[in-house]
Amino acid sequence: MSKEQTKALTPEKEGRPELGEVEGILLSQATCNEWQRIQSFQARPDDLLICTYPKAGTTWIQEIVDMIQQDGDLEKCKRAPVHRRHPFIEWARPPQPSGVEQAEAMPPPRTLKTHLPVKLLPPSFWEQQCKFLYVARNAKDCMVSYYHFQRMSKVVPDPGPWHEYFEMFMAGKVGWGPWHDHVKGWWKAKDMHCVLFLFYEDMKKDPKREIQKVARFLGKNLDQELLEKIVYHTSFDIMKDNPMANRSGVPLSIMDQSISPFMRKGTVGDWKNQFTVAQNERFDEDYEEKMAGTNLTFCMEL
Ligand code: PPS
Repeated sequence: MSKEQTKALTPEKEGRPELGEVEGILLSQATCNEWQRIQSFQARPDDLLICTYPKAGTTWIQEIVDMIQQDGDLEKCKRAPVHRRHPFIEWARPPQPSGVEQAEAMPPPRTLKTHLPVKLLPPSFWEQQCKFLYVARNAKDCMVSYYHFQRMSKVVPDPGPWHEYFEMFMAGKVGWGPWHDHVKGWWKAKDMHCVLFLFYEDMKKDPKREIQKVARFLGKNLDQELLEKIVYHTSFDIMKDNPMANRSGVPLSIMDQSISPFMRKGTVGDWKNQFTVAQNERFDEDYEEKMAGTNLTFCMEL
């Protein structure tokens, strides 16, 4: 079976869309249908690609990057909701313009977004030696955040009950595939490519330091006043109330935030409120096996 002829792997439930598969990675069926175009996407050397596993802090880093690029000009940052400012390259939802089409229509220098694992990234990003900004978040908090997101987002599969979702996540049978391979792949890529690898937990612990790191990576040096302004406006509480960041403009047919808000808790260690003791033990055992041989470590609580 060719890559673009992927079959739907999840049954349609309550009108929720199905997932397809590319090289063993589950992706939305619409993304699979567009796969050839996504793979042949032409990156430019001045592209910046924001890369994350879903729910790892994408929106947060997007707002930080935009505030740095706009020199802290809040009006400019309000030009569009954050998820519309940076084309999401593998996004497809016909008849709307796809992520590739949005990126192609954008004047350079472009800032783009992806959740793709290293092995599925369009090759031109490597060929053009682009800059990559990767944010990683610990697996347990990612899982919990993803579960609540799938409960409220109507354009992804229904997660089912928590205990079932827990098994699916551990098996990597969720959109964009296994968390473990994603973080390990990008961690390795940083040794060969221009990747700034950040951790959500470090951003929570010391946002000033991490934002300054991002600014330097983008070739800017922020003075104290501007740095503090960016820290303030990208804090969870401020972003939660910012209609350009909190997805409040997304129609109910796509996200029902009365089930769970997009800006839900924004903390480190919320998994402790969701995992049972037995699940935690099982998770740790499986994690140790899957993460053996890497020096990549995560902070699970602050
Ligand atoms: S998506 O749909 O993949 O783009 O989601 P993503 O933006 O990666 O992740 C959403 C989670 O990030 C939290 N978030 C933040 N945390 C701390 N500070 C700020 N400013 C911030 N903005 C978003 C958001 O609340 C989701 O995490 P949970 O744990 O569900 O609250």
